[in-house]
Amino acid sequence: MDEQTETTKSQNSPLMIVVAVLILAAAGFYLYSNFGNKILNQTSSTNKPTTNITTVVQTKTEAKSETSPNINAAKEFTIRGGMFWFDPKNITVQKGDTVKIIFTNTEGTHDLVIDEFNVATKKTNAGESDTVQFVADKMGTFEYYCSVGNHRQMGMVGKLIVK
Ligand SMILES: [Cu+2]
Repeated sequence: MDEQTETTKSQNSPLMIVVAVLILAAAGFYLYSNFGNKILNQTSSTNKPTTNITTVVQTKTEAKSETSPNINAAKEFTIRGGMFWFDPKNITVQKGDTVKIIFTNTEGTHDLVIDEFNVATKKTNAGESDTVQFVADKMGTFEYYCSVGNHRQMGMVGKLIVK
């Protein structure tokens, strides 16, 4: 009995090894072929989204370049002058504003002066204009007036209000 069992064992062993190797080889081939398919699927499916992303990025850059408004543009006023008045009589700006005044003379000889901002147009004749520009860097109410003759006393004045 003992001898018989030992011989059966030793006879079976090489066969078992061959079977095991075949199973491993089959399993290995199966896994390998599956893995290969997965890689192929991944590479073929990544092509389309890449082009879409590029298009989105391009649209965003184009939109960005259009948004550049001039925030520091001067606040512009046209003030007309005559015997003995300014029109408008008041102008209002914010502190820090760059103020541009176009003084237009309709009759006689006049100018427009604001002492506190060292602003003065040249003395103009009827039909002429002169432009001054300054930064309203302090708050308050400041008088603009005509410095010709006694025009200021005659009422040729106005108010610049800086808030
Ligand atoms: Cu005047």
